[in-house]
Amino acid sequence: MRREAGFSMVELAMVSTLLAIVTTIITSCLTAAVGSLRADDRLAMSMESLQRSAMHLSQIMRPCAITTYRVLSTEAHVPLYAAAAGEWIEPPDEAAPLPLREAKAIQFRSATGDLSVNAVSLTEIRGLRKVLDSGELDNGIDDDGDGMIDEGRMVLDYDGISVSMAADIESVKFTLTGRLLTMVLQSAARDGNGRLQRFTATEVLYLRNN
Ligand SMILES: [Ca+2]
Ligand SMILES: [Ca+2]
Repeated sequence: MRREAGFSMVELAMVSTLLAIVTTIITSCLTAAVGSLRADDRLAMSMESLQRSAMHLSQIMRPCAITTYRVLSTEAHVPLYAAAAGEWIEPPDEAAPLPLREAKAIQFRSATGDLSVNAVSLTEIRGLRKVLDSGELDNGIDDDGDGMIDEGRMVLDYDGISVSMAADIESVKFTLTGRLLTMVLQSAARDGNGRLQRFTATEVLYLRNN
């Protein structure tokens, strides 16, 4: 008996079923890969954004006059360095334990660039501080359940206004050693596998001696 050329309906059905299964597998793999790439892109963008924000803040702090530099006191500064928490104090010297030298908020005046006979003119007080996102408390716990701990935004205060300079900041540390001011910002974002990745940006400045 001569077999007819071509495929039977059963064979075609089997082939199309197999094709459908393979297509589904390839599509789901591609979707997962694209999703993962997008998340990795977002992570890379978050890291770049943090670097850019740190550079902007560094440019703002660069003309800071070191004699005007103040840090916000905490309970740990009382009573040796401050009468109470929340006071603007001179930064503890290098003999102080490191945690006491790491400030979360600073104030300073900058040179305006206008040179007078006796001294460089100074700006009004400028401040840098972290403002917690709504739903977060400063308690070392992720209160709003997004994975980030005590996150907020960096705010610049000047001339009676406040400007947001960086978002998703978990922590900020300003440390003055001699004339070297180091700022470390920490942020976080999710990678392609959904894991939260933490990363930092560090800026080091040499402050002017006036
Ligand atoms: Ca959080
Ligand atoms: Ca918290």
